[in-house]
Amino acid sequence: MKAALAALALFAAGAQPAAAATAATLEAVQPWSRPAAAGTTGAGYLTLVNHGKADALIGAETPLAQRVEMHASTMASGVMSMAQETRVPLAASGAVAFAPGGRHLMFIGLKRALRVGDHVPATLNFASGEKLKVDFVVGTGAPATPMAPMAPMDHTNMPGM
Ligand SMILES: [Cu+2]
Repeated sequence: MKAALAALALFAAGAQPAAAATAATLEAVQPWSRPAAAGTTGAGYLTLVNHGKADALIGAETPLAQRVEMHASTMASGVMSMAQETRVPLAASGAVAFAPGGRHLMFIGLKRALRVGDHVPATLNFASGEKLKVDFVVGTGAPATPMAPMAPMDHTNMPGM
């Protein structure tokens, strides 16, 4: 059963086109992800460009994870913490960056490992009803800032803080 699911996930990932997807008014620029082990949490980064009127990202999904959350990281008194966001506003003709150390997507409960070169197909859902297909490419393209093993909402007992 597990093997069948994994095969299905691999097939789904392989079937996605690699090109950056664009909806009518929304564009995903340089979507990328990081290597992660099965069962852990992956991260998604990109810049969302809105060529139309004001909208908001209200959710996302991928067949490779149990769920996708939008998070904002903030640094306060030298401690990094994350808060879940349910709505990320996109101004008319504006852009929002999802990048390490800031806002990001979290792929929670990965159904398989993400390795360099893998693709994570995802669908982003917007308040306007628009859906944007995005293909996150797994790479090591950013400075390594190791994240704590996922207890996403509670970083108060991290060692060394
Ligand atoms: Cu997070």
